[in-house]
Amino acid sequence: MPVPAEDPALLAAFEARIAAGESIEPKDWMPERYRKQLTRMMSQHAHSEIVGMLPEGNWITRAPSLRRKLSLIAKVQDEAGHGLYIYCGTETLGVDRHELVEQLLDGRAKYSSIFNYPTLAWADMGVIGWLVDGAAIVNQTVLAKASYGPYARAMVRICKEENFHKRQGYEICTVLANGTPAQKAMLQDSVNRFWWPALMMFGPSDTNSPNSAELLRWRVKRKTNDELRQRFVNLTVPQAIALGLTIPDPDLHFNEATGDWEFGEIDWSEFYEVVKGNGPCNQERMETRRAAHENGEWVRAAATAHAEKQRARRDTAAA
Ligand code: FAQ
Repeated sequence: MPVPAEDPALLAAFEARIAAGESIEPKDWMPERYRKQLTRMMSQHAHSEIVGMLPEGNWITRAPSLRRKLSLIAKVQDEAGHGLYIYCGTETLGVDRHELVEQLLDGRAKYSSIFNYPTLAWADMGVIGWLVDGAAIVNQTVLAKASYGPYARAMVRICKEENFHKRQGYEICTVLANGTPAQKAMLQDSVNRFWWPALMMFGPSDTNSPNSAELLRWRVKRKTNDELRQRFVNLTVPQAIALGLTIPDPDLHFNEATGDWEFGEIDWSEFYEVVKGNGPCNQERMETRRAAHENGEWVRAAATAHAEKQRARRDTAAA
């Protein structure tokens, strides 16, 4: 007889394992809601890595030197790897990757708001590495301690690569910050455009985050959206000062008592508009992804045909 999904005894045992800090593995019993929340969050994360290739991919052909081109190609390729890695992790929850991709392409699934902003100048490649990968690291370092084993382990590896991305981005910023007045101005303009969207990556404020309570209780999230956002600001402001950059926030100030860099009000109406699909590049990003999916159809068909042929050969050999 099938076990009811929310059998109280199973649920209590699960909660006890979570409370003891144990790792939940794919074949372990888990409440359907835990499975659903993880599928949502992990698939959204995988989609973000894939869509996140587009803003930087836009500059591969225009990188200012061969060295810059090589490192940018490598970074974008790493992001593809992260996406595939997290799709694999999500599949351990019993969902098919094709279904997840369909959800992205037909607009049911979200991806990070940050990737709906355009990359207008070379400095954006430095600033994305520094701020966007920097924000991703702050978020993902904590997720490396998430209760779901495959997700936590994926984060360990991904964070190592994101650290490299952040350094290459910050190095680009360092060169521009010490460059000509035009280069410095280009860098400052990029920071002006990406600062607030980077803060929005951490999600809505804690009072407006419907998923946080449950995810924190199950130790998927280990810190709240606001806690991580504050940590990011505290780490990043000194780096901006070191580069001689201005953070585009007149309310930013250091609180001696708490040790925090306190920042001004985020424009939440902008955040929700972007999440709803009305950001500057939402439409373009989705059109590009849909075209890539359609153009890749023959590759998937060929791979499937090859796998089927191999299986038939194995079956014949075993008979
Ligand atoms: N954008 O209740 P919460 C990267 C949605 S990877 C769009 O607080 P939750 C690497 C949220 O889904 C960046 N939607 O949600 C890279 C929910 O909607 P739903 C991605 C957002 O899950 C660098 C609703 O709002 N990282 O950058 C956003 O507890 C460079 C209510 O929000 C991850 O995905 C947003 N910013 O907390 C790649 C990390 N924020 O689904 C290329 C894993 C919130 O209920 C180049 N994810 N929403 O309809 C997380 O840590 C969490 O899911 C949060 C959101 C913190 C993003």
